[in-house]
Amino acid sequence: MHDKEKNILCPKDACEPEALPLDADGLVKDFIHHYFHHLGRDRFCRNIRYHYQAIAYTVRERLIERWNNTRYAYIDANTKTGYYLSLEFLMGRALGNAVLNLGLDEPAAEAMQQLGLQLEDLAEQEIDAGLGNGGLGRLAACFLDSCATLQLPVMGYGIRYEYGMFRQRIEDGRQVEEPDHWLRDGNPWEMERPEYTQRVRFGGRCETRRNDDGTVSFCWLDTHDVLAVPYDLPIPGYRNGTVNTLRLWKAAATDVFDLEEFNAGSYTESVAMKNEAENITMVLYPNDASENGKALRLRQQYFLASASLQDVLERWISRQGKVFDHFAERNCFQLNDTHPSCAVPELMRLLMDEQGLSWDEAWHITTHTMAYTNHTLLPEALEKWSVPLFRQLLPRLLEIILEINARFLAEVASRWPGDGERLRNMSIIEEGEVQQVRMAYLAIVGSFSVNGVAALHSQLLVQGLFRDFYELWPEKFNNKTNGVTPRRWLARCNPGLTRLLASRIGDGFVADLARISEAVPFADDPEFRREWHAVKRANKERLAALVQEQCGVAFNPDSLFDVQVKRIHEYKRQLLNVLHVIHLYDRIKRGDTEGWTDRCVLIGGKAAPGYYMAKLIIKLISNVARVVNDDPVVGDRLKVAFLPNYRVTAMEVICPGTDLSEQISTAGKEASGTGNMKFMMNGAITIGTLDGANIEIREEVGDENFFVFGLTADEVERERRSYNPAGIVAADPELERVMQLLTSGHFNMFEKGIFEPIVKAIMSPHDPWMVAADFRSFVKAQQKAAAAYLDREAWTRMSIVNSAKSGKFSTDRTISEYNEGIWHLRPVSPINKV
Ligand code: NBG
Repeated sequence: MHDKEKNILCPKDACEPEALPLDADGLVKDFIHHYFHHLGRDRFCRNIRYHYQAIAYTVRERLIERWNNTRYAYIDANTKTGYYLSLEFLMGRALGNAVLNLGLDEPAAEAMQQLGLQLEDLAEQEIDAGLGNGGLGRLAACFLDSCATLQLPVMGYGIRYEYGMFRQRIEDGRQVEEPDHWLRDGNPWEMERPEYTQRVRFGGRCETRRNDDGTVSFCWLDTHDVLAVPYDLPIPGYRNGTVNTLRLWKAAATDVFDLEEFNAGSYTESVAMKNEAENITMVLYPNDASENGKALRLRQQYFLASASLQDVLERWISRQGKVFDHFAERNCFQLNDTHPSCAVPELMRLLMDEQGLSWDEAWHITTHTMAYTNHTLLPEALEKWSVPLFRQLLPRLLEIILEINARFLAEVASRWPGDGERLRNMSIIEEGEVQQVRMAYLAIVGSFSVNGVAALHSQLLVQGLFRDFYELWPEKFNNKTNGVTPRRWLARCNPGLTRLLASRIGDGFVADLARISEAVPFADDPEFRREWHAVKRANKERLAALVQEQCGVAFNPDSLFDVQVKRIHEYKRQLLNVLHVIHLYDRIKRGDTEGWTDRCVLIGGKAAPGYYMAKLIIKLISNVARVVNDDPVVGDRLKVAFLPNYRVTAMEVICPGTDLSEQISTAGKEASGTGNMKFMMNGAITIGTLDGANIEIREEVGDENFFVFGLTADEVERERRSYNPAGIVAADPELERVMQLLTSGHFNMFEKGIFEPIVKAIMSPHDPWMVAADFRSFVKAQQKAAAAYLDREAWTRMSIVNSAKSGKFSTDRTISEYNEGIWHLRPVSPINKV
């Protein structure tokens, strides 16, 4: 047996510690131990941060017990393992989640009370682990929660960025980015595991050598190496004793090695090299759904792929020896978008160059273990890396990619002889002034499964972007509609609603969200509706307090809370939302307020630092908010706020307090959306286009519980050809007034002309997002929503039905489908069920 395994297993047989107590007294005792002895604080210390750390360590050691038991159980079961490779894991806070999943909510709250503390105050001390941009990274986090809850042996692999998603401040209405040094005070949830360090190579050159026996071997020489040091995070399942692992890699210099390279005179240069190595994991790229082709980003991607694959192979070899016959049956890698798709050529390289397998053997293993998830329909977001950059940074990988491509094109040519255009279109290498590696094509060719993330998205992929590949390999393509974890996004963030639901249908729905449908009949129960409304009202007060504190705007909880929070992007159409707000303002100013519904509009989200239009849209929202909120004529009829620094923790307060969820992307552009699901689960009603998972949400709740509007994806493409926004504006006097307010500088009296680019974009016949096209139908749907809100009983009924029909949108369902359709893993229960 491999030494590392022996080290893990020996103490188990020899000196397993006693299980830690789970009652309040036991927690108090361990809290005191950590506070005084581990952290070295005393009763004179008033800083609540150390109280947070003490409870974090107390909870963490209870996780560690289950973590070890889970690992033993996986080793004993000796079954297939899944790996989720992702450049992003948007975890948010860990304490509340761990307490919930361990079932410690009551004893932990009681323990803190005994100490004169409030558990929730301590939880507020934790900084979000913001290692992601938006939906893609948060999906990865929800997936890990569901894998652990379903007791599937799945390990997450990612990067331990020193700086996560930037913090957003709003200054004079504009976004200002600040670095997020989230690790500054340490992270009690991570465990460094230097014993599993890997070495990752960059640069250098390739050589082919003919061996004495006639075979050829490939050498990658003179490389600049970087160490990958793993930090493990525990991922607890929901009250089932399972704790899975998220392994995050940090880059470290191989200083001994590099110091040897330099003579004593170059000491400073060699220390500077250390910096270059460690830069790899310094910062998360803050671009959502678009790429900027920076070499450092490609380094990050390869670093993750290589370190993770080496880690898996090392574990395999330690348990099974250097025999790979059954490797493909026992391992599966899910690639979260193309970001980790260097894994395809890297697995080839490791199997061939390091383990001596033939091309065909290595290719068989690779194409039977890799599966790729696509997350976008925007062509500009499909990653490409220039061939010269690849050659410089990863010369051996480029050789392998070119060979994969040559063999692949031969297959295409034999299927469609003489079809040169098809070859050009499908080639992994895009021709042009500078050749590019098309990472999505590399991922498709190297994978046995390719999936989209909502029904419409998966359908559009095979009809559009990936059509040629679908013709070649229809069996590879499938759909896995996204979800969200009901632990964080219902039980944790909305305890009031969870208690109310549990009082009628029991609490089984937290682990099995399909059962939330048992609440549907209660929509007709007036007493239940009364209680539901009271919970929503309390949640709205909590949200109003957040808005007051963060934006200085007073939201009246009796008003309709209309919310759009997500990344700022033109395709998500925050602009359409603003046009509607301006229209409401215009109506108030005109005195057209009969049957009015008071409304509070909340918008939040980060813009990529280099995305000019997105940043200008934030400025517009801020300016419109100022004018509207300061106008005494408007009063409580309309309030507008831009919430700064939107993140996981903010959403935990926002979605329970929302009435109306804005999901208004141009149809055919939002792959799925997952915010839409969080809102629905918490009883918000969606106003949305027929895009992404909105379509499936509407299918579940029925048309009468959803405010649909706008062109369909098909219509968008058809209308695009003759799109004439000037004509649309001219034919719609209300839209004309809105555009007039915008162009006249009403919202930028002292900042002349700053919104001209926005007006131009809306008025352009080439506006890809077709904002003007959907304005009228959006306003109509908004009027319907406003009228519906006035009938409180009917609205509450809709709210209950939305939540009660959200069962499909649990990631437990999504992950079960990944497992049944792609991974084929067997659930394993740890020995000591806790
Ligand atoms: C995003 C899509 C969302 C989708 C999430 C999760 C990227 C590249 N894609 O619509 O825009 O919900 O992925 O699948 O961030």
